[in-house]
Amino acid sequence: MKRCLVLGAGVSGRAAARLGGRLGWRVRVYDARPEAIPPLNGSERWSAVTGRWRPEWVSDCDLVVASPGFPEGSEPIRDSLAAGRPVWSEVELACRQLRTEMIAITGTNGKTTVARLTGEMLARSGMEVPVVGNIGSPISDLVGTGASRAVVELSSFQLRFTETLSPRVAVIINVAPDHLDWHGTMDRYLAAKARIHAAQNEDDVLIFDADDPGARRAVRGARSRLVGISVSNAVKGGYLVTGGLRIPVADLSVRDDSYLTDLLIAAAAARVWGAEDAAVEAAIRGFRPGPHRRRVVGELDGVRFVDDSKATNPHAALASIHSFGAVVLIAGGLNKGLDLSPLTSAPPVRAVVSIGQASRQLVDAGPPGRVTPVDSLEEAVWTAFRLSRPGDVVLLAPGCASFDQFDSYQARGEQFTRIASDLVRSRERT
Ligand code: UMA
Repeated sequence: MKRCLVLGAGVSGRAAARLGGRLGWRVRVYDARPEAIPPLNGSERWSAVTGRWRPEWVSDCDLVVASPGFPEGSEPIRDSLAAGRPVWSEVELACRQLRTEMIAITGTNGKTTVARLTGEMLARSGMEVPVVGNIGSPISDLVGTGASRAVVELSSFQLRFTETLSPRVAVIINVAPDHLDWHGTMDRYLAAKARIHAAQNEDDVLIFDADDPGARRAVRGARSRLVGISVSNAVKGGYLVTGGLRIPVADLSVRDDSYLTDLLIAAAAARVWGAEDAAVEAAIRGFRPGPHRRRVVGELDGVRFVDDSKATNPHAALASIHSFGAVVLIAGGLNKGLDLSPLTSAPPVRAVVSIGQASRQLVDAGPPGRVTPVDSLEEAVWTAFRLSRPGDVVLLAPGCASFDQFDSYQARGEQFTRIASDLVRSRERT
């Protein structure tokens, strides 16, 4: 009987443990936090260990399945590799059990948008296909469902420990510095992203943004058929041209280049499985980016408040900044080892209000007087409004993770929305 150690008892760790149990393995789950271990339901067969990490847990197993939250330099992973145990992500574990044809999507930014759009284009063409992975539903849960096709969103953490993953269509939207606290170096981050095509063959397809230098680097050496997408070639005379379609850009709710690129890439991916033009157009016209992605959450005295809490790295924050005319930016949080200085000097940025652990770094990075540090998100919203002029956008695009002050980027975005709404209401009353 195989003895499997699963690192992490979160969404993916529990899915891996369930699958291991179904395969008849002896599964032990490690999580540093005892409170993370849930009560097991009748069909789950695994045991748990918690607290300080102990290397002997590795000597006692044949295989390690690592959750994305464990950095590649963390003690449990280092010990597992040093002991010569195979280390797989939950995605690798699932791929070894699945015969499902996949469109697999990665990128520093836009993964969830492209995955949702691709799924929508296929669904509107009569192909209901599950959309799984980093988006929130573990891919392991597909095992046993008989799904012949799936759209899979993959993070660099999940890709780092894959070996046999071989999608029919791989997508690398863009690659810019992110998660360097997890991977250690940009080269290792890029190498993890490139795993998405490592086991593809000549008949497979690899779609990427040809205008993005990181994506161009990540596709080097691929054996599969390359399809480069360039938004500058696809927008002609105010129309977005893709396949047989010409859609007026003015008809779209979001119009900046990074979003248009996401649309084009999703269309190219869905067409490999035969998505029809009418379905692609309907999906594009009907699509609304998810919550905490450039949402206007209030307006006061000609100043719009925009929640882009999902902009958790500088690349995403800059794309957001450049989609507006003049911005008072709220940035900061937990820096993931990245250079935050471009956020303080981007031309649309009139002023920056900084929050969280990265606050001091932002102050030091900015020109004198550009960055105002504050102690809370509430103070940040009020300060940003005070610094704004009619026509400006007060933009929450932190360029950082939220975990120093919040449970998640969602919690941060919800709090921003509440504070902005309260501010608008309080002023409307006076
Ligand atoms: N843990 C430890 N020690 C460590 C690290 C973690 O014990 O050193 C434990 C924690 O106590 C916790 C568990 O591991 O109980 C958490 O595991 P996890 O952080 O790997 O999270 P999961 O709940 O398994 O969710 C993961 C993805 N999380 C991350 O990548 C951080 C989810 O992506 C994904 O939806 C899910 O698997 C299903 O595939 C989230 C995410 O933030 C949404 N992704 C990043 C992003 O999109 O930017 C990559």
